[in-house]
Amino acid sequence: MAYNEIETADRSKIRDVQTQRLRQTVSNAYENVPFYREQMDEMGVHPDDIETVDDITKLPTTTKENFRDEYPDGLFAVDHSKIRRIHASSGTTGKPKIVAYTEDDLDAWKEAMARSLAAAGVTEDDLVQNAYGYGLFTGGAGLQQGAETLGAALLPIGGGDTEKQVEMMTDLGSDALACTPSYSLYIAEHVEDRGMDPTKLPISTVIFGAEPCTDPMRDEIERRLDVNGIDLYGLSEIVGPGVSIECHEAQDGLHVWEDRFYPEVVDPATGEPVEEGKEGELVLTTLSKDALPVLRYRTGDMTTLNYDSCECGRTMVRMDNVTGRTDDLLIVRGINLYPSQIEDTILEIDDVAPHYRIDLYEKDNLDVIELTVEQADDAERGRDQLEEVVAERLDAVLAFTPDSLDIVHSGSIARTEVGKVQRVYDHR
Ligand code: DLL
Repeated sequence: MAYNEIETADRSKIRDVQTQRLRQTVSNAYENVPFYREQMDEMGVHPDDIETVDDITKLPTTTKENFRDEYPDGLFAVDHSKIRRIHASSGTTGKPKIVAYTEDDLDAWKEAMARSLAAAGVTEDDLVQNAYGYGLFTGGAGLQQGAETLGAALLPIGGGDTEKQVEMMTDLGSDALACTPSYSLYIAEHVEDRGMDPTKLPISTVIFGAEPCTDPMRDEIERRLDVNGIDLYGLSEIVGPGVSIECHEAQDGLHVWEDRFYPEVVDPATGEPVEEGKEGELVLTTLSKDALPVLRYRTGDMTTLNYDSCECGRTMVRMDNVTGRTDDLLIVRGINLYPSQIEDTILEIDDVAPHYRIDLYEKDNLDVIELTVEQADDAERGRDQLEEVVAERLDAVLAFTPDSLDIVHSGSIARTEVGKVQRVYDHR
């Protein structure tokens, strides 16, 4: 059941809302954010030139560098007295991207997250165990507000302290677990290590996000915990979690709440829109944010958009699950490869655990890629035999041979209990 009637509205109605909100957003950006005024003046575009949502391609794009250059508050469109909350997204380098919300912005986010949880199948009768981190990261707060707005009960346990997670989940009978995909697997592993069966845990849904999750990784989560896995997507620059989510009815792509966040897909090299249904970089424009209106944000996330109707009845466009980022692309001896393709390939092999790492070095001006893969706990093949199978499969599926391939014992690769998992280590 949809939470808000707009989710199942006619496409023409959605378009009208988008047009009206885009025009407001562009005026706000032009009038109140010098960065956008300068960009638009330079391009010779005025807010009046935006007559319908199709005119969006006339607008300038925004990049993560723009956020960094305008640190801390250069992109804010409102006076500080109107701001109710600030979050930040920590990159690996440089200053964090600071994001701000007015009271209305927080209400819109709560509504988008309530919709998302309803789409995940959460109801007022459920207890949601929120194991996303709290603090500057948007995961903890986003899930909390959404669950409360929907009327579900929320356990604000945050990330880490896995023993306590399992104990409380068991004692309180949590229905849904919200956390990163890697952490849900960590919980399964932790329970197995104690000689217990993770499929017996009370949760029936895991709402995972904040990290990429390939299909075999998702199968592993669903199988080991005996749950329905629901993919939740979002990013701080646009709002936090709640930009899009899979519906539990179809689990076939993530519905973008496009009355609030307008999606486009562009060729990452040229920035030009790609044909409908083709893969490219997701570009998002906020349609209902006052404190920080963002025009055409180059997310770096690779996806496709699908406007076909969904069996759940929602009419909002679906995006493919994001498994690659433009800046993750590895170029190894002329082959372009995303780490997720490696994950996809190796996790299909029996005896491989869902844990691996990729180390990148530079030697004599050439990129060197070292792959370390963990053997499953109950592996039947020995490490040497497994190494052969992994090497063969990578070559057959991806035409890829790592410079070194190491198969390590179960449990050898460091796990991430709090925050996002890191699998690629670039030493170049
Ligand atoms: O990760 C917001 C979030 C919190 C989403 C909780 C879902 C659940 P950031 O820290 O700003 O915000 O990171 C955003 O994480 O551009 C993607 O590259 C990646 N990402 C987020 N969700 C997914 C997902 C939060 N479902 C960046 N699948 C994004 C793949 C995801 N990647």
